[in-house]
Amino acid sequence: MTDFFKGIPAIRYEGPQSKNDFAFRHYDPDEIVMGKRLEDHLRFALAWWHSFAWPGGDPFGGATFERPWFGDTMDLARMKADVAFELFAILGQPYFCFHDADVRPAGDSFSETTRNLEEMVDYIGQKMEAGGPRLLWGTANLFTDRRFMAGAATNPDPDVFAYSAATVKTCMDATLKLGGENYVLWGGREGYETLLNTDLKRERGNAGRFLQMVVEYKHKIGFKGAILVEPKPQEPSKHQYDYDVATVYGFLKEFGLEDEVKMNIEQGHAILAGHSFEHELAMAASLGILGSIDMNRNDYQSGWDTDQFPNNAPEVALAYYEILKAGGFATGGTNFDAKLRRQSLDPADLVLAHVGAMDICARGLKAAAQMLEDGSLEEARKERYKGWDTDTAHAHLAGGLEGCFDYIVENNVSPDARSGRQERLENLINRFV
Ligand code: XUL
Ligand code: CO
Repeated sequence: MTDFFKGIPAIRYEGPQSKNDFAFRHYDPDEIVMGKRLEDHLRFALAWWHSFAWPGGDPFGGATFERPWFGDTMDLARMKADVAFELFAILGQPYFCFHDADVRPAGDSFSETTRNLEEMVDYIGQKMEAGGPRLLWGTANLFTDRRFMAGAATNPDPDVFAYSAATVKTCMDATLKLGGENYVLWGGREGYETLLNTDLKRERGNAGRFLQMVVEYKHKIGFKGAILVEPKPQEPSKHQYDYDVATVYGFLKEFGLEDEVKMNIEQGHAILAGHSFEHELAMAASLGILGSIDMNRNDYQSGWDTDQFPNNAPEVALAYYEILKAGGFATGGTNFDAKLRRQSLDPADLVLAHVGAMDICARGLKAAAQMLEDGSLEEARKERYKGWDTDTAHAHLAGGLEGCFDYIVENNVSPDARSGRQERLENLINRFV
């Protein structure tokens, strides 16, 4: 037991009228929404990297957080895990997520690094057995170390490809051992800085083969969870191959992986790609590849991917609307891929950031459920497309260009314009959020 969170109580639901900072106002894990507990809808996860490993640096300044567990030893890695599980106990969320590099120090060789990871996985496994949260997903950090600066699977050096594949093997083994429900691949450096030095076709081909190897290994070891790709258009690379959901789907089709891989969709990445979060979710749902979400928020003035904690109820409500409409999460969940502002130094800041985020998501999901149960939005949508339920409309699709030509000419059809009723629908949404 460390004293990092000394004096901070376990967070409980007290209802919207509570004036206690250290309480949930909207997130009551046991509340039944659409026939299911709120905890089982939202499936919250904490991200090890932002909360316990990130030192608070930005492009103009170094660390602002001075955590007692920062450093590259196994003792400090264990202290970091102790603190992580203390925060988990305070918040009571059901899941966490991690990269290999978040939980273990690097060794002097690949083998030593792997041994460190295995030891930490055992340590974390014991803590989970003692009543901690479960693992939503594991992943490999193939972007921080300088060896990955020109990519991991897409590196021009085949040895970096192999090193990356070997690393992913160890991370999939770790995820399996900890009972993880998904395995995530975010291609942090899978892209390019300049086309002038880039063989784009080869790099994409190698990335496709890499993902096939991940899927092959999943089946070999009997990992039952989902393999998830996390799209992002740029940053850190100038251009990243996994630009957005639609781009990744084309990539999966090209390499025969569309039935094997789903998406982990991040709010901030959707915005960077010039989309809304709900667009990316609706696109994934329509393609049958909606997996999990990374919940956070960007800075809309600067356009930077700031990974802030979510705090916009209408935005969050529209996201959960798409998720609920698609049937909710299966193996996925809501991972807070979000970090404190670098001035938020206090342990209490870390707790309260998550309390607010959990509350805003609960509010959003409950609003989304009410919107679905009310049904007016779906009715309006159905009404807009009702012409497509007729035999005439089916004949347009079957008849080709000539069939449509004959229909229009023979019946002297001149369709009129109809209102999209956007403002009416926006007003409708505002009744619920
Ligand atoms: C980076 C990002 C990652 C992935 C996991 O923008 O989102 O934290 O979620 O590697
Ligand atoms: Co993410």
